Amino acid sequence: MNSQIDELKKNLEEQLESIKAAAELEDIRVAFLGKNGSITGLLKQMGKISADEKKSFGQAVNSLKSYASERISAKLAELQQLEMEREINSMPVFDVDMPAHLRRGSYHPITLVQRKCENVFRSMGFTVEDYSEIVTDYECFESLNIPKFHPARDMQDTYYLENGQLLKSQTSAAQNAIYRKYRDSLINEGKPIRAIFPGRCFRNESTDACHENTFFQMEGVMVDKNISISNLIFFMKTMLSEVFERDIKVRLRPGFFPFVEPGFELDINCLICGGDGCPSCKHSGWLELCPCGMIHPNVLREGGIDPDEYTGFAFGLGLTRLAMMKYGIKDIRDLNSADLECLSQFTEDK
Ligand code: FA5
Repeated sequence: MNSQIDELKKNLEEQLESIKAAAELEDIRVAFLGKNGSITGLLKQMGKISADEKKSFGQAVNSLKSYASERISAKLAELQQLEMEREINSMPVFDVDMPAHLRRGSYHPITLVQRKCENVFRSMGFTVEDYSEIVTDYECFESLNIPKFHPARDMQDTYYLENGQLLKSQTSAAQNAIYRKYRDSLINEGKPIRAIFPGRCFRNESTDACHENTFFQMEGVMVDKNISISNLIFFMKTMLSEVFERDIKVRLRPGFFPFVEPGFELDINCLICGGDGCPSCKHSGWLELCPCGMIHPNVLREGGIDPDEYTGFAFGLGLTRLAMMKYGIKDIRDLNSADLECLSQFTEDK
């Protein structure tokens, strides 16, 4: 009996030694431990063994059974480990310390001019305000002396939400909130209101080289006693000379906006064509950049400020057009194009 057991052990070891893949182990398990396997076959011999030997025979076969299943499990673990190592070794090698060939990110040209303008106005005591892109009809029009059905609304069709709110067509939509936010310190502490509020604007209009349906403006207001057009012109000139860092030709002409009186259009000599006329300036040589004017008494009153005591100016700078002029971008649509080849060349630290 012992020789049979030793023989089976030797046979098992030889078979385990010869296999290369875990999948082949199942055949060995069936051959030794299956219903018709050789170890199971030994147990079937119990009937032929004398009563004295039965006990020790049974014990010997059971320990062979345990031995075989432990050896098969150990071989399975060994083969699985080898297979995993083979798989890992066949993978491409990554050097995690190797510098990636990634291009550095860059600021969008509009962000660059916006920051430049913010710094200029901050240095002159203006606060920089943030305002929602979704506003009410009151904020965008009625508080600005543009009642319902006023023809000035035709110039600024925008996108309306089902609840009656709208995507703001002009940063002027924040004016009323700014007056209300600062009027107490103006009236009680004598602190002039000086604020700029850059933001994205939306208009439902067709696009061309100098018009987009989504663009940026930067509104600015100053309110105090005795503010005049001279103050307005000073701030506009300072802002433009700081942003362009060179002399540029501007012209001021009358312009109508219901929320200013008098109102002006401040145009800049087109820097793309030098004033000869091109698609970027609609072939006029000039580009409308920054309408402005003295805040209408109705608008001040609506903001809780007495127009008999205080006056102020407001302007609405076309930030997107400013970026076009500053960086010589011929078509405004490039700025919304997400074309990194085009947009990343304006990074200041390049
Ligand atoms: C306004 O939006 C007034 N809220 C500006 C204002 C503020 C006037 C305060 C007086 C006092 P206007 O519609 O002209 O005005 O737009 C102002 C500037 O935004 C334009 O000069 C232009 O530079 C820019 N702009 C207007 N529409 C577009 C457009 N579709 N695409 C790109 N820029 C635009």
